Amino acid sequence: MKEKILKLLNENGAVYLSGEQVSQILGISRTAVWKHIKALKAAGYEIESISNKGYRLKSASSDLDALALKMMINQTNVVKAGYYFEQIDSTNQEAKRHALSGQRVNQLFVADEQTAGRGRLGRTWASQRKEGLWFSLLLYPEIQPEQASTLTLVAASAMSKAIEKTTGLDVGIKWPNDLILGRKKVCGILTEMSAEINHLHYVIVGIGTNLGQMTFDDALKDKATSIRAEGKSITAKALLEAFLETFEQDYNRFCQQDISGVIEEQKKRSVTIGRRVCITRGNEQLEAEAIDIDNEGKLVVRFDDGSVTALFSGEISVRGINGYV
Ligand code: BT5
Repeated sequence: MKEKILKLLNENGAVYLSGEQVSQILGISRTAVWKHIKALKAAGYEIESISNKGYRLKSASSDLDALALKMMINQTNVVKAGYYFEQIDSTNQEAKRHALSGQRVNQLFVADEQTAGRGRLGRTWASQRKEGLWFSLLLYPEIQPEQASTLTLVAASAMSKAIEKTTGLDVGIKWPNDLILGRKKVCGILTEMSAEINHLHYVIVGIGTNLGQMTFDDALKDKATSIRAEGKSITAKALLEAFLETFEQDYNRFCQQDISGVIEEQKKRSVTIGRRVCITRGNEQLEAEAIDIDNEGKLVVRFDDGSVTALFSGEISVRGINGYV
């Protein structure tokens, strides 16, 4: 009921709603309305109450919590349910646990802290409490399994735009899944799927963005950064809101087989094109020059013998030769 009241106040913006109106619209007593409003105020929501006028939402709490998540989900069509955790092993793992049970609807999993945050290929992802925005999307797009890795590019494009919009920072993309500020990684994306040869069950897109860290462990300090370390500040809630807005547009286009905008964004922001890269394929290591990103989102590289090939994001790992980028 608290969420319904919040939604109602939110929808009415600057207009005051009387206790009587709220009670009639939601079919609860005026005392119940008053009690819920009191609880919402205690939770940090700034609700103005003026006698003879009623209630109005002044500003929402800046915390990302279950209530805030519900409000966000009400405002987007891309996900239908959201789950918030103070602490979890990994939001990708939690999404996986939900994937095969319950309804086939897109869902969102967010945590303040991950105790076993994961990167690609068994690597770990540092996800300290309230230092970043750690979340996963569980998606059921009607696509072929081989198209699923393109969702990494869709997410990278949407998060770049969201960071830029909310902080003004210039975000680069290190193909295919790292977002870069300066020359360091601020965000990583882990896309996983479950599929049969011709049939996709689900895709999970996990995104970790560093927000508040001013220092990193020795292993990370040369290659990781956060939005605060770059001189800006943004709450997890505001960034997630901005991300959902941009992702919804990009995801809808992706589902209609249109990834032209996403590819354009990747090219525009690429810190990989024009550089020498080291390609790791299993135990094999090869050097080449990255020359383009093609219309399917593949990285086009030219080997020293002049041969040109396009690499699929799923099959390689790219490291710049000079430094991290
Ligand atoms: C990634 O892997 O970049 C994917 C990271 C995905 C994290 C999200 S958070 C929500 C969801 N739940 C999860 O459990 N995961 C996803 P990869 O490209 O393999 O990069 C991993 C490497 O980045 C590590 O080996 C470290 O070198 C470095 N790293 C670890 N934590 C980092 C951090 N917080 N910031 C920057 N770099 C980090």
